[in-house]
Amino acid sequence: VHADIAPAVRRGALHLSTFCQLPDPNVIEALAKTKLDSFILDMQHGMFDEAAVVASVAAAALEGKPAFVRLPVDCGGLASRVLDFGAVGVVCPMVNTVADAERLVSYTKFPPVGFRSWGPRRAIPLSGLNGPGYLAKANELNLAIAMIETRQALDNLDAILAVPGIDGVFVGPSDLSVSLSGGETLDSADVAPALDHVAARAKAAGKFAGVFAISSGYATDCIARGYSFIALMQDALFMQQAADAAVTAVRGK
Ligand code: 3PY
Ligand code: MG
Repeated sequence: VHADIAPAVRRGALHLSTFCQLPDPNVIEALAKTKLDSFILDMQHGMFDEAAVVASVAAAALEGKPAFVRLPVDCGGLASRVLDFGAVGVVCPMVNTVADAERLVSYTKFPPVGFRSWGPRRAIPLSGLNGPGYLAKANELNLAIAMIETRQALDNLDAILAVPGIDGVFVGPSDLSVSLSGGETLDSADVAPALDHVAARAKAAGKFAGVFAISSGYATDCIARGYSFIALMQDALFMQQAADAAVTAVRGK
């Protein structure tokens, strides 16, 4: 189910994913029947542990949809584990330096690009390839996505984008606001120009730009700024907004 996803994302085709924080595979199975293109299982701020990732990657695959994983900070070997479990890519938070980016690549790409260790337990059947075929294609079929969400990351942006094996960057607007405002606000006015800057530098580097969008309005604004990989809202947020809209439609408030 994965073969065409990463190449399309890398080309900058519009991709509408969402963050999933609820670790029950039934949630993914239900959401996979919607128009969403994929899911980002959130091990950083969501409740996903490794067992939940294993189950939810399968639940998404049942509906023919791919799953990404957002790793905890300092992801290390977990990055290659979730790729072995069949995730199509990893979103790594707080990539602030070239060393952080190189570390992400080292765990997610096979040689000669990185040092990923062989053992793609479920990735092979999901890819539709055999072992040698997977080895030949894995670096192309999997995405290593670096989150840009601090002033330091902005300072190092071009160098991070230039690291071979980093497929794209992904802005975390809240952490970026916290960083740019010195901890003052989640909604700094400095985020908007930074969004434009990241999109422009990613384009110049021939890489795609992604972002978390708290609403569809934020998503369309970011798409106009040059973003193509969108994490549109979150699983729980979809439920809450749909429930409130339905109740308001009935009760009028
Ligand atoms: C942020 O806004 O900091 C994020 O990480 C989005 O999920
Ligand atoms: Mg963040």
